[in-house]
Amino acid sequence: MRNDNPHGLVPWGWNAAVATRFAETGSPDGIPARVIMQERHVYTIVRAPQIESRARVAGAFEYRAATPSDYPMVGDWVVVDVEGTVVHAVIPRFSVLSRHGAGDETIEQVIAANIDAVFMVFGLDGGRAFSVGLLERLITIVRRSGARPIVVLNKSDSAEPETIAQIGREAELVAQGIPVHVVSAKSGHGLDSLVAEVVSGETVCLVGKSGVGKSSLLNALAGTRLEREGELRADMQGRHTTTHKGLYRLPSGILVIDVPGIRELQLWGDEWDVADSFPDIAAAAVACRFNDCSHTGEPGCAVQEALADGVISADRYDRYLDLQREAAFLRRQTDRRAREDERRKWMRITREQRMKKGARR
Ligand SMILES: Nc1nc2c(ncn2[C@@H]2O[C@H](COP(=O)(O)OP(=O)(O)OP(=O)(O)O)[C@@H](O)[C@H]2O)c(=O)[nH]1
Ligand SMILES: [Mg+2]
Ligand SMILES: [Zn+2]
Repeated sequence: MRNDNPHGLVPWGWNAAVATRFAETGSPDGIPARVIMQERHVYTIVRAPQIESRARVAGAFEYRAATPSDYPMVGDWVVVDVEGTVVHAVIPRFSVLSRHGAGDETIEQVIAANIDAVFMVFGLDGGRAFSVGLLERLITIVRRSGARPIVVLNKSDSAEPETIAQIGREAELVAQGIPVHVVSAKSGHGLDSLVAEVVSGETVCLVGKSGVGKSSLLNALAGTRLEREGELRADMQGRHTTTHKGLYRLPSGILVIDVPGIRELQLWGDEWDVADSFPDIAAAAVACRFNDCSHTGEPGCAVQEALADGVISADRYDRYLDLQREAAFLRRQTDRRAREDERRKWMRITREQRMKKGARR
């Protein structure tokens, strides 16, 4: 296997752990690269020593890929040919931020790969810029991903102090110990302490609704306007709405993935991820009489008790149950899909064996 100076990739997050997985992937004549942008089936990759090129997946890759999540994603480490035009393999991911894909089918949609932290960005400028429901969902998918969740309340310059205090309290209540940062991409307020959440070489992903200021934060953190070909589109107000995911390098050595705004967020995770995201409810549940208490009316339910005492709010409890139901449904669907995939695999193997036998006769 070729290993053409992957040290040129250190500024893009290359480290000993990636090197080990790259070596284990064992693709002959392949060199490592990182996916920094994706447009349909074309991937912009950066390979040692820091050369960008456009690549597509190899035919054999296409043949092996079973689900959309098998394909390269922004943040992925991949094995490419020396020219950097063909992707042969995706190096096993260290972390994956996923959501449920749009539509009824149970499909994992990967938002970004190999991220260390996620900035969950909201606006402080009133209206629907902040939503506890979305924050709870985001926390659940980030918990699932393995990356560190961080709440970012942006646009502090355009909000009254009372509004900031009130939204800050609501966010803290849901965050349950996850760091919450009040910042302004415009004035620079709070950016230093936000940036201290990550270190050089780490990758952070920005997620949130459209217009909350994710790209503005990226530019403010970079201290300059970062633009990438084909990435920006001015809408009617002359605003630039992000249309493609992109991975950017800050002068400080921190890597940032900017993502187009999300409209709604369907869950990707199981009941345990949801429970982890509601430590207040999980803590109360420890005292429930039954181990498998659903907290919906069983005798001796400590969650119901906490609800009656006002320790847990009725709204939060309702949203918790909603997410638990969604997670349970998702798991049933995923299990069924796995069983069907298994059945199809055995049918194929049996058919192949029959064909071989037939050929021998
Ligand atoms: N007053 C104020 N405006 C801000 C701040 N951050 C961003 N904005 C404005 O909010 C609008 C949206 O900012 P963007 O950075 O494009 O938002 P985004 O989250 O990247 O949006 P999408 O790419 O559509 O997901 C722009 O008009 C910005 O100038 C801030 O801290 N204060
Ligand atoms: Mg944007
Ligand atoms: Zn209970």
